[in-house]
Amino acid sequence: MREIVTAALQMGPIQKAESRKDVVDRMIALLDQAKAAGATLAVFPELAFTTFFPRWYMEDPAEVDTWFETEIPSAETKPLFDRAREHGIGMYVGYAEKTQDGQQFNTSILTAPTGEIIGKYRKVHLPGHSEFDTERDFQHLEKRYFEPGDLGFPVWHSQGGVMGMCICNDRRWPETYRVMGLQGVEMVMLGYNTPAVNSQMSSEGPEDRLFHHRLSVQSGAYQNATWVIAVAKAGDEDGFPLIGGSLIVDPNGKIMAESKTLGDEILVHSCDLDLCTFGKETIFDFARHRRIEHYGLITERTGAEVPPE
Ligand code: CDT
Repeated sequence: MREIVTAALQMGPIQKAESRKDVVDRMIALLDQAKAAGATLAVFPELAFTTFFPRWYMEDPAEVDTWFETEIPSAETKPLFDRAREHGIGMYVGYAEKTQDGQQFNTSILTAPTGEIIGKYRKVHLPGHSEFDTERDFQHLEKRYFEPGDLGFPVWHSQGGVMGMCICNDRRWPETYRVMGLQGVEMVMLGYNTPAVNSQMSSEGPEDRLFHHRLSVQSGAYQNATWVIAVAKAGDEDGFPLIGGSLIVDPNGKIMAESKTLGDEILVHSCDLDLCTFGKETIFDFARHRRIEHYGLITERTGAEVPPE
């Protein structure tokens, strides 16, 4: 058995006016619970330090800057990293990254239990739009504030396993998991902020949203024989509801733990990475069964084109 005691640290809503310090204090309280439960890996949500700010249309670059981290850890976030190192817990944390040359990404990092930052991922599949959209019930401006990630989908060796990262909307795309699956991934970590209602179809509410979320995560896990740890920022942020439904899913696609609230909540499961082996050596033994001669369109073509009749 190769077990990683893993804590999915769901966060309840973060209001626009909430300070980084208050949020970091909440995250530290969750980390303390993870330590008490014996975890050595903690997974936080996407954009964990702030409200889901891409719902707000902003034109003033100085205002936009307030939501971004120019260094990680910063003076305000360092207490979280210190506590993780003291506890011997590795972390996945999502945040808005502004680079020294001014590029902006929706980013996550992976730390080792020793505290060292060992991996960085920048969200590839950015949903939403870049200009104010009067047709929507609310805005989703990720394409305004972020560039598509430029690091691909690497994997990292940590805690005896092959670890991968993605962020929110990435989980809906099979390519995300497969690129990591082709590198032997055994645990995919992802954080999300998913509105509980479709801004372009109000009849699509929380039940449908949770259904699509589970469907995406469970199929990604099963089809690549990997653990997936999916962690929400949940609840009502300034009147805009986000789904909960944080999940720990095993390499058969089965849900091992699921959150019950829309608040700060911890899920813990001892994830045996050896459970990935059977699927990887049988039905999803890619080397034996994949037929790449038929997959060319996946990288040659972006949008769907119906052939002429
Ligand atoms: N944060 C994020 O990626 N949210 C998207 C919303 C899609 S609707 C614009 C998600 O996939 O959950």
